[in-house]
Amino acid sequence: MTVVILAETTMRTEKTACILCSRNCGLLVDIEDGKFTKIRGDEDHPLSQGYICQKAARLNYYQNNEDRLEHPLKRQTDGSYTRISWDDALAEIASRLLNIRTQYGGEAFATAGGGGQGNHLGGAYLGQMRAAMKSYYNYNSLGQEKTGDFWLNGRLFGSQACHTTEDVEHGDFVIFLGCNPFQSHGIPNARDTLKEIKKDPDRTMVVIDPRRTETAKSADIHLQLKPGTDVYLLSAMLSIIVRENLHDEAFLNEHCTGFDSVKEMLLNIPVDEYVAAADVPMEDVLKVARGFAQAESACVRADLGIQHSNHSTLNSYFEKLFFLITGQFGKKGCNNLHDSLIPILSDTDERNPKFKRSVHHGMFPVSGIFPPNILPDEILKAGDRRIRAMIVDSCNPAVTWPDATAHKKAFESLDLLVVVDVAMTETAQLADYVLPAASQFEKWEFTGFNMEFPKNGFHARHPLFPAKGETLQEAEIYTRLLEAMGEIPKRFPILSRIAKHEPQFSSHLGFIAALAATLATNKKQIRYGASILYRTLGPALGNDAASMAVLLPLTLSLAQKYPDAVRRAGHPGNKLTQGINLFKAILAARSGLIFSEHRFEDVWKLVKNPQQKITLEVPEMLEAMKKLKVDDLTSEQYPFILSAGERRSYNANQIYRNPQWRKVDHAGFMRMHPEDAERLDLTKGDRVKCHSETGSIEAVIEIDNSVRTGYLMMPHGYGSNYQKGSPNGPEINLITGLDHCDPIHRTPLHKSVPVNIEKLSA
Ligand SMILES: Nc1nc2c(c(=O)[nH]1)N[C@H]1C(S)=C(S)[C@@H](COP(=O)(O)OP(=O)(O)OC[C@H]3O[C@@H](n4cnc5c(=O)[nH]c(N)nc54)[C@H](O)[C@@H]3O)O[C@H]1N2
Ligand SMILES: Nc1nc2c(c(=O)[nH]1)N[C@H]1C(S)=C(S)[C@@H](COP(=O)(O)OP(=O)(O)OC[C@H]3O[C@@H](n4cnc5c(=O)[nH]c(N)nc54)[C@H](O)[C@@H]3O)O[C@H]1N2
Ligand code: SF4
Ligand SMILES: [Mo]
Repeated sequence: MTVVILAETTMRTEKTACILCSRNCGLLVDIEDGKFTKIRGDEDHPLSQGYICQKAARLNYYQNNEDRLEHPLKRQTDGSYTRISWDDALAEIASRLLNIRTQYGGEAFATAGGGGQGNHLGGAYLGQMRAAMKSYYNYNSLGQEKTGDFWLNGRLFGSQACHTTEDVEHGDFVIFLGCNPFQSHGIPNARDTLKEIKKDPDRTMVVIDPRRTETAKSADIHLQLKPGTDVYLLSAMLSIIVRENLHDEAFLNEHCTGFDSVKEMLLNIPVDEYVAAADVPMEDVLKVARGFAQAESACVRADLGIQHSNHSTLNSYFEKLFFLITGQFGKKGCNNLHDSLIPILSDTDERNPKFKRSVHHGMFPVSGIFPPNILPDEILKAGDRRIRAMIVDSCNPAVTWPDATAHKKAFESLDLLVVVDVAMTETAQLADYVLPAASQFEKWEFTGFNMEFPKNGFHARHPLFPAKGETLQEAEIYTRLLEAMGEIPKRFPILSRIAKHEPQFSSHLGFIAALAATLATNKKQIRYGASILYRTLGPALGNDAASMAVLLPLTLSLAQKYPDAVRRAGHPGNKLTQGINLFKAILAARSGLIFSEHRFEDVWKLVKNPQQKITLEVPEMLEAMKKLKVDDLTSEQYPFILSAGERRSYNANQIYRNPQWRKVDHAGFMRMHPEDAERLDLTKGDRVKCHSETGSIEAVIEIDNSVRTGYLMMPHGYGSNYQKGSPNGPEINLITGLDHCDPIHRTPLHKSVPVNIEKLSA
């Protein structure tokens, strides 16, 4: 007893990582009394090297807050929740799931989520629930932002699992297109990297953004275009490049196919008209087009500003043509593909009939992911073949997905909704069962968003605190659920014995052979590989690392694909042992490690098309281009364009629930240009009602000349009802619509929401 108290009250310093954005910067934290008492950057972290931003310092608000769940809960008929034991909860859920499977089959079940910014381990276990239910419905937040990008990568590179990255740290000419890395990060050590580019007179930074952002302030050229007009600006610049013969013939001949039809399309672009549509100076447009094409090395970093705005897929197509037709690809300082250890993306090309479509919309998955924009309809409108049961994990769709009202209504109509979360979220407040997960600092976890090239890294975080209350990690929750469903036995005595008693020197080789033999005779169990590894090899790993056993097949496969790159990164071994060595190194490295170090020419091995050629001709895009006209989303009824979801200093998706974490901007204000404010007779702090076709929300005005006239901006990441109180800040998705989305892959157009503004009396 004394030891426990001592351990709890004695200060210790540990290594971990921030979980608030895809970067997962390494942290050095002081811990005392179950709390973080000091948080700073970890200099030993091979990727972030000590870098952090202001948001990380507040992580105690995630770890300790009044919304943290500590016990499994069951909803009563009056809507209140009472405690239930794990055994009873899982037995009841298992039996209800089995009934639904028997009566209605796999399409009646869907999962949502499976990982946020820093927890992708749980998703491996959640995925098994779809296998058990024979369901193909994987809904995920990536399906409301990045699937357009993935779809295009499939067309260009031959697989939707190919993914492009950008070497902004070394590029001579860097374009930030529809992204604000100063606030949103997303690139290595964002603020330092921006400073480096700014202070080097030989390097050029271009920002393409309708707002004069914190990033734009450091730029050499800021193209402050009209929102939603990237498609015109980008295609005009590409047209200039081919008209002036600045494209890279040699690169195109050697590495690409289909350039002729792309060139023809580009030559037909009405450059003057399109540049005028974007409302930016021609002189700057010429500088950017020529500068990018002629630079020694150049790259484009793009994000939601083009993916969440009008013509989203065409925007991404032109973004990629930019670095492809100029040959700024596959070299230092350019755009590249990268390898990945955690297979977050798969290839589900919709032209292959083997990938099932959704019932109501006939919608296909991209990279294995269905878009949130169709989910309410697939629950409410698909008749007898509707979705009836869901598990939502590490995701808060009742707040974060488009048309929150439609999502809530759909969730309420389900026969069974199970939410697995660390906190009593708005989605959990609609669930039949709420299952409490141990926090990301109470279990082993990692991010799978490792997207670097030529060197790529990975950080396995060790648990820092004991799990609160009755919380369990996802590995345990889903393994128990599969056991309760009778899908896997509770024990695998032979495998467990081999794992436990295998001599150190044989390094899991005996276990791997035994596992392969077991699965060969029982192929049905392959789909439950994660839970089987967890129950068998897991306990033998010690250090509470059982859930990490699932990484072993992934390190083995990585080493088999790229033995030289893995060896260069410091992980030697033969065909059998190299992956095992990497696995062991990952478990031991407290600050993370580099797992692969490629040569730039290796980029071609990552292209999945035959002969490693890039297919520039994408018929759907050329068709869309033919139909393109200069459009205007505003109307008399909705005269403003709202960017519904800006990244700021004090938002971090929906991860922090206690609003006190914010030092400034408690209201989540709406940016409005002074001229618009004057016209509407508004001043700073006035309250307005913002109406869209879908709904209305209130907002507090901030007069701000960094935005264009006619353009309004509101943050994402607000609107939580902490402690079931009233929502703090705007619930932005009350005004975003399901049909306001890209026609191909249905990602929402959050940056281009037509709205009007009504002044509220003081
Ligand atoms: N502080 C903070 N950081 C975050 C997050 C967070 O919640 N808070 N969330 C993380 C996540 S999940 C993501 S996906 C990333 C997103 O990161 P970003 O995409 O960089 O962030 P946003 O602020 O949503 O949008 C970027 C820019 O797009 C611009 N924009 C709007 N409309 C247009 C347009 O029509 N054309 C162009 N060219 N630009 C336009 C906006 O003015 C804005 O500056 O951020 C991550 N980082
Ligand atoms: N209008 C508008 N809407 C947007 C955006 C926008 O720009 N505009 N941005 C969109 C984007 S890009 C994204 S990525 C999404 C993000 O939205 P979501 O995908 O919903 O993700 P988060 O807001 O990060 O919520 C993560 C959830 O995971 C829970 N959690 C944290 N740790 C754990 C854990 O260890 N285990 C479990 N089981 N749960 C855990 C948290 O409590 C939280 O409920 O929002 C989207 N919504
Ligand atoms: S929010 Fe992102 S950039 Fe900031 S410390 Fe955390 S991981 Fe790093
Ligand atoms: Mo995101």
